Amino acid sequence: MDALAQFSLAGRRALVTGASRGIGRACALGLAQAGADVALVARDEAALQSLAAEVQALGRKALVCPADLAGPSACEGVVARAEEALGPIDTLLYAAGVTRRAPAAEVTQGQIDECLDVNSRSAFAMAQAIGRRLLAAGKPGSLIFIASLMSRGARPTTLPYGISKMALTGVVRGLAVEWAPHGIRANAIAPGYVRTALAAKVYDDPQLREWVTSRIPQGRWQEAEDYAPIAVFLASDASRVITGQIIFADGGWTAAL
Ligand code: GCO
Repeated sequence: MDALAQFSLAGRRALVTGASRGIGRACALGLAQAGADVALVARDEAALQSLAAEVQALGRKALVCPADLAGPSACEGVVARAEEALGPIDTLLYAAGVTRRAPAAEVTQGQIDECLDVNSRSAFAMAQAIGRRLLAAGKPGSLIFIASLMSRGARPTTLPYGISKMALTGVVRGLAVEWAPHGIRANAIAPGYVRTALAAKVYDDPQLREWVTSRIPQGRWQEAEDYAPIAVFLASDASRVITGQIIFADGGWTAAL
């Protein structure tokens, strides 16, 4: 098969969390543009309905699946509903994420748990629910998670978020090594600073925004849409020998001294 054809997601069925906005929304649309049917998961049903209309206009199926992933126990039901509506799920794009900011001396266990629950525990639970079904069916799959620069470094006041995004790398590598023999891959995309709601407090602070921009060799913040083609690549056969990787897509931030 020629190289370009290997990027096709025709016949794939993806479940995307955090699909109502930002990176999750952009990646869900990108996966559909590449041929996948998509189950759209987030708390904001109206935003999901709007995205579903865009997906359906592409000729792809879209399931609107409102859910709050603050509790990992919700994941099994979400996957069951997606499979009932679309058929077996073979691709996960886990972009749901929350942050809690406070000086380390004031961070609470509750803030750490809130970040771990959504960003790490539910990420694992969703992957486990999909992976169990793939293993039982003997089918391959691609599990993609949105990590962060804070999967490998810290900025003051972001400790709860950093713990959760570093924990996520353990999810990726653990799943990758256990499920590689079964054709199920796990990888993460680690964005830099993206102009989304999650980083708005930083972008809206002129001093912080300038500090961030000065650390990006490409000289610009990333946009959510920058991550859609990377998600398509990791979901597709084009990346078949890539698993267990944290791919920093950060405008060169982590390459610089
Ligand atoms: C912050 C930001 C970061 C970004 C992103 C960086 O408070 O510094 O919110 O956490 O959101 O994760 O990759």
